[in-house]
Amino acid sequence: MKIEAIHMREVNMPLAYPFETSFGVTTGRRILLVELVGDGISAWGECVAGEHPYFSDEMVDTAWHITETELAPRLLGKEIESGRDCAGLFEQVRGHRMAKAALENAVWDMDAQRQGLPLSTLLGGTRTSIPCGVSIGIQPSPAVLMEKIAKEVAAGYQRVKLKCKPGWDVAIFEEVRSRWPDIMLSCDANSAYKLDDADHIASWDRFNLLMIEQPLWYDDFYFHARLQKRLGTRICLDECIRNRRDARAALELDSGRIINIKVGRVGGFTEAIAIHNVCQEFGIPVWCGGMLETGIGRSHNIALSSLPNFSLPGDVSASKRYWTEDIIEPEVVVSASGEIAVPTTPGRGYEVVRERVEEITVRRQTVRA
Ligand code: OSB
Ligand code: MG
Repeated sequence: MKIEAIHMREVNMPLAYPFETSFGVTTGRRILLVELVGDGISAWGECVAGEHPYFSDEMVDTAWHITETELAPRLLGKEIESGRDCAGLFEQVRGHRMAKAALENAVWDMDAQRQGLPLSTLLGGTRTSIPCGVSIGIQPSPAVLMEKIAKEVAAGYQRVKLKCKPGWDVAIFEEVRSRWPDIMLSCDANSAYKLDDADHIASWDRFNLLMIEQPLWYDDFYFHARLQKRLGTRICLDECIRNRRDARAALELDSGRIINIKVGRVGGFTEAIAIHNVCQEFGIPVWCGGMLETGIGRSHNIALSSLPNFSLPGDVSASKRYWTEDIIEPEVVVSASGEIAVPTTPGRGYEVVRERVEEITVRRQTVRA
């Protein structure tokens, strides 16, 4: 494959519902999309960096800058065999994994189209459908949260994850468990707690949570290991796992017993697959996280989730939970049993709706060889 042009664009999309985490509220997304053109094929990637550097140190504007000035020039005009070549081409650039992932994932997308294979097959996927969960943000009141949960459970989602923080935890878990004693339930603190909260967090064991996601610092796995020793409930690591070495170190330390793989957070499909494999070797299940993606990133998450060790329901859910109108066709739908069918057509399996993308584009730039 030879990439002749990289079209960068920023799209602005209002969220159908505001999303609140311990680090802030998001009402609309600014998203960097990349379109790679080469060998008569058009392939897409989505950068999951947020509007602010609150989840990680990346954000839309840094990703835009690095893509334009550092990454795109390293990719253009080169003879590329596969998405696996990207890590080597980008090696000199430290960090900026979300920016790297957008390009690398688009290269995999291009390769899948070129070979006439579903992206899931190219990645090594074996599942024909993936189990889905939902991530529910912090709500204006407990009553509003209960309504949201009722709606998602009725829609068939297999696991409910609640965003939590000090003051939005025990009382919420009590109420949810009294109403739904048996649903698969987890929580995600996005680093809202300290090791001094260990006794408080240990008291959550009575709620029979599937996992507690990233309770402590975003860049830590040592103190997570100390916390894990105090808990019956499994810790799930998200923010702190950047690559396969982190995964191995965290599992050797017993910092957590489940890993959330976000392809953007780890720099692309190659590293995501490597982390999946390390976890498999340790007998640790993984699931695919979400970053409020459009249908482009979502379709890539579906393909990744088809790998065998993605055995827990992920945060990959229906387009309509995020957008009144998605930018792919068909939009992503979830069955009454809480599953998404993995596409069997070549490439990502969903068409980009160009007219819609044009309408919401607020900035564009083309980089050529
Ligand atoms: O920690 O998993 C997270 C959204 C934005 C940033 C971080 C996270 C999330 C989610 C939402 O939990 C997952 C989704 O539904 O896309
Ligand atoms: Mg998380």
